[in-house]
Amino acid sequence: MNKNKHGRKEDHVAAVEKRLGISRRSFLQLCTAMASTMGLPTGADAAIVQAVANKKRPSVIWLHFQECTGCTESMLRAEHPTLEKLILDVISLDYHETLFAAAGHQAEAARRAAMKANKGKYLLVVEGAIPTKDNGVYCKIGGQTAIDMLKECAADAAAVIAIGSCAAWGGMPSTGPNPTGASSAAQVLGKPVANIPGCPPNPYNFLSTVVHFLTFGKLPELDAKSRPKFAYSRLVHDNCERRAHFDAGRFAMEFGDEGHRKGWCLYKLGCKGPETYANCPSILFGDVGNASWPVGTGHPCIGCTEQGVGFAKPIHALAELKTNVPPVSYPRVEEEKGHGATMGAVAVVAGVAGAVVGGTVVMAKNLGKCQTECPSKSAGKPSADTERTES
Ligand code: FSX
Ligand code: SF4
Ligand code: F3S
Repeated sequence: MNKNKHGRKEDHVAAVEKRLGISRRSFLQLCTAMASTMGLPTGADAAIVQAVANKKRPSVIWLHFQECTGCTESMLRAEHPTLEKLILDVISLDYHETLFAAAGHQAEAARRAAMKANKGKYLLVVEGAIPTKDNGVYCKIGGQTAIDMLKECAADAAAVIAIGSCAAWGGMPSTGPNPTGASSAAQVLGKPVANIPGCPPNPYNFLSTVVHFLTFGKLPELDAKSRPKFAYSRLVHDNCERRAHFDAGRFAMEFGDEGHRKGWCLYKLGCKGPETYANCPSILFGDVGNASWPVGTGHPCIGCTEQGVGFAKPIHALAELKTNVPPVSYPRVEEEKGHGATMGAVAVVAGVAGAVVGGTVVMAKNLGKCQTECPSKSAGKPSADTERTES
């Protein structure tokens, strides 16, 4: 059997090419991307390639409770290189109400058979919140309440992943006055589970978590809210392509105004990026290129991943700044050219940009460079003149 310089078994990779109908290059690139997304050390990509190529598919039981099925939809809408194919190839989806051909008692029998055959080894994925009021009568499947079904399935699972904000912390169904007592999977089970919040969550974060489990036999490192650190340790605001505009005090004040059309910061329109932890601006959605995430398309982040922010704070309310204090006044959105900076602009740049992470200032400069040196990259990016940033 041929081995390449990394010691990988080439025939396994060839098998993946055949199974998924994707090129070796795309497959290896995806594994490397997952390793770097998860912040794994050099060489981990080889272990990932090996684990995925070996096709040790863990059995997955996927439950649906109170939700819109957007989590599943977002997995299936993933594109390049056919991510949904990879997800379905990496796991053995033994129970999934939306994707299952079986129905009724047949489906429930298949679930119990898979749980018995893979006792202690299967992954349990929970999508949707669990209604707990009135003994859980507001969600029943096969005559069983969501509470009972979750407890039964979790009892012999190797690990439990709560996918989406609904399962992770209650999400939209738990919005006040929460008439059904919608609760998270962890609340119902009385123990932490791995949370991948987002409404919907990013499919790469789910795939990377599963692949980590497949490669290393355990879930990735989690934060205090049981979220994978690789995905939820940075504020949306920290990696936002409009951050330079925030630091320079350039804000869209109304949807469709000049600042909005120029791609300026959406803070004044209620963007919750400054208090929301997620990697959306870094890994984007749907693999359609630049700007394919809420803020990139011109809509403020609503904080869909963050408990207490998403579906809790009014969309138009100003976000709490976790990293710095906003100035009391801002310059006009449109400054006149050729007259230098106004006092307001100076105050903003000095008081805000100077006080926060130095990297954002560098980012402001790079933004200018990019506009002049790499026009193809500027599509969908903020297009404000950079002289002001430098002034
Ligand atoms: Fe919907 Fe999932 Fe939102 Fe909830 O995602 S996209 S309501 S997080 O459980 O289906
Ligand atoms: Fe981006 Fe929103 Fe932060 Fe503005 S407030 S920089 S739009 S995340
Ligand atoms: Fe959600 Fe905000 Fe990301 S709305 S998808 S956390 S940009």
